[in-house]
Amino acid sequence: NLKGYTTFLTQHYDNPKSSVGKQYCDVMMKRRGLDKPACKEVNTFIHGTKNNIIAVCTASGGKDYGKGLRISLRPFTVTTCKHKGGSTRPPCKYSDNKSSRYIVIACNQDGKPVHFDESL
Ligand code: DGP
Ligand code: DGP
Repeated sequence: NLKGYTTFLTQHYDNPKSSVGKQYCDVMMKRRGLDKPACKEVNTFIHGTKNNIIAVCTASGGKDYGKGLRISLRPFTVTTCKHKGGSTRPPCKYSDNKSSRYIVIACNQDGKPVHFDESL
C-alpha cells in the first residue's frame, strides 16, 4: 500500500526547504493541496532526507513511542504551519515556526512513514 507513503511525502516532506519567499506556509499548504476542501489546521514539513525519515521506522533511526508510533533518535529541522483562524476556506493564512525537533510518526508494514503525529 504505497498510497499512505506518497500521501505522507506530499503532506510532510520538503527537503531542502523550498525557497518560496516570506510566506512559506501559505505557499506550501496551497502547493501541496492542504487548503482543500478546507484549510488544514496544523501541518508539519520535515526538512530531512527521505532516507533519514524512513530510518525512523527502523532501529537505526527511531524507537517505539507507544500506540504504534515511532520517535526519531535525532532531531530534524521542521516547519510547523498553523492556521491563523478566520475563514477555514481558501485562501488559507498560516503562521510559520521553524525549529529542530524529534518527530513522532506512524509507519506502515512496509516500514514507510504514513502519518505525522507530533514533534518534541
Ligand atoms: P505544537 O503546538 O507545535 O506542539 O503542535 C500542535 C499540535 O499539532 C500537536 O498536537 C502536534 C500536532 N501536529 C503538528 N503537526 C502536525 C501534522 O502535520 N499532522 C497532524 N495530524 N498533527 C500535527
Ligand atoms: P497526517 O500525517 O496526520 O496528516 O495523515 C496522513 C495520512 O495518514 C492520512 O491519509 C491519514 C493517515 N493516518 C493518520 N493517522 C494514521 C495512523 O495512525 N496510522 C496509519 N497507518 N495511517 C494514519
